[in-house]
Amino acid sequence: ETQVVSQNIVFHEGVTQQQRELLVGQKGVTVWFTGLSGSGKSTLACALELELLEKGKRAFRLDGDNVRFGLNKDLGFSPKDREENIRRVGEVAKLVASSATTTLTAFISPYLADRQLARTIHEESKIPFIEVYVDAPLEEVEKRDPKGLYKKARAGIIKEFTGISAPYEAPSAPELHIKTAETDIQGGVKQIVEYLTKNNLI
Ligand code: PPS
Repeated sequence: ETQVVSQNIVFHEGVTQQQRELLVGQKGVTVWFTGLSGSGKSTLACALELELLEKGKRAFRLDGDNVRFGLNKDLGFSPKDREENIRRVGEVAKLVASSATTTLTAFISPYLADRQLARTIHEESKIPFIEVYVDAPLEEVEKRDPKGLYKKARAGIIKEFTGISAPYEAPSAPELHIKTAETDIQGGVKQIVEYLTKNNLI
């Protein structure tokens, strides 16, 4: 349990979420990508971000590059550190989404409980949370191995590597399930855009 140490805080809400969304002309939503390293989370999130921006929509992506090098540079890959990584990302995503922006997160987020917490953080603020399982078999991502990390993990050079020496708990009921060994990037993006459109979220 994380302790709340701040006291005497008064939460100001000048502009309501409803007003903000009405004035901006867009809903706040978080699209949460989860999957193994090399499954295509960042690739899909980047392509979706670009497509939305090109359509004149507000979209913003959070991923390892802009989070683990900055806000979360104190965290490694132990279960505790991953939990804290995902908790902070969940909080930040909620804030960004609250600005009436389609917020995309691309983190392995291997633990069910941590993803559930991120979902709860959103639900408490009434921000829709769309979990996208970016699914590719281990043999496939190991073959891709774009950063050579699986090879290092197999050799024991990298410890606690997801899929090899650390668990990945697959989502049981994600809003979307994209099999990247069977669909190309544009096909995956199309699946997400259709879902968001159908549910009146973009
Ligand atoms: S987590 O589990 O959600 O906290 O991980 P995340 O913040 O997404 O970071 C994953 C990227 O960090 C690199 N990396 C590792 N991944 C898994 N396990 C270990 N031990 C590890 N060490 C470094 C790896 O490049 C991941 O990048 P992606 O983009 O997922 O391929």
